[in-house]
Amino acid sequence: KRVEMADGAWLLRHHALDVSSTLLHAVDQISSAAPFRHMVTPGGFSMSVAMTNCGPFGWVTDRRGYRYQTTDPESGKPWPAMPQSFQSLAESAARDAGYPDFIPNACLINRYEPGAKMSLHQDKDEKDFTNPIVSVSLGLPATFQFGGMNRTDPVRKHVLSHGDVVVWGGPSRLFFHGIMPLKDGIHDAAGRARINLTFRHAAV
Ligand code: MD3
Ligand code: FE
Repeated sequence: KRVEMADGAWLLRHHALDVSSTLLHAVDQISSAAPFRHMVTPGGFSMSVAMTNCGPFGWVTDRRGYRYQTTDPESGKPWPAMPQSFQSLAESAARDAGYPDFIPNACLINRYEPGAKMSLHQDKDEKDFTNPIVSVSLGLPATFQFGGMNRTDPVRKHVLSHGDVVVWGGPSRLFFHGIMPLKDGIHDAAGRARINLTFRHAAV
């Protein structure tokens, strides 16, 4: 079942449920090579969400700004490879939402512990906004806020749960969005956390 949350944003509920344990196992492997870390924003604040990446490009932030880079700034080594399970899932979700040509080359992995949040923002660090973004939610549920093209546009709230996949394309690609502070809980497969995989086509 596909639900259009906004113009071009498709919610594929439970699309990743049957591969969720494979994905979580891969996240453990990736984070043993490139550990989760709290990156610093250009304004000097440490993010409450812990992040790592896999694939050819990784998203990073520090005092110098936001960007994609091919190496992990903590180790100087390339990011861990993108597992085939990640690539296949992202491509199948994009295809189901009408983007048969999407090939992700960047996967940002966000880890939320209780209280962690992501304030309203736009994703503008990619070069080509015709490529969609595919996001996969695992572990504890979170309340997602979805606005419009302007920061002050009204926001709608949606709960994203374990196994849910959303494909953000078309006009929604540049809409403001965020995650409310994570409520405490324990998830059978992921423990006291929410993991979000965000697949993008990046370029330097
Ligand atoms: C809507 N992550 O990493 S996923 C991000 O749950 C980010 O960790 C959130 O926002 C998270 O940038 C939200 C859903 C998401 C991702 C990208 C989007 C929604 C989006 C890009 C455009 C519009
Ligand atoms: Fe975002």
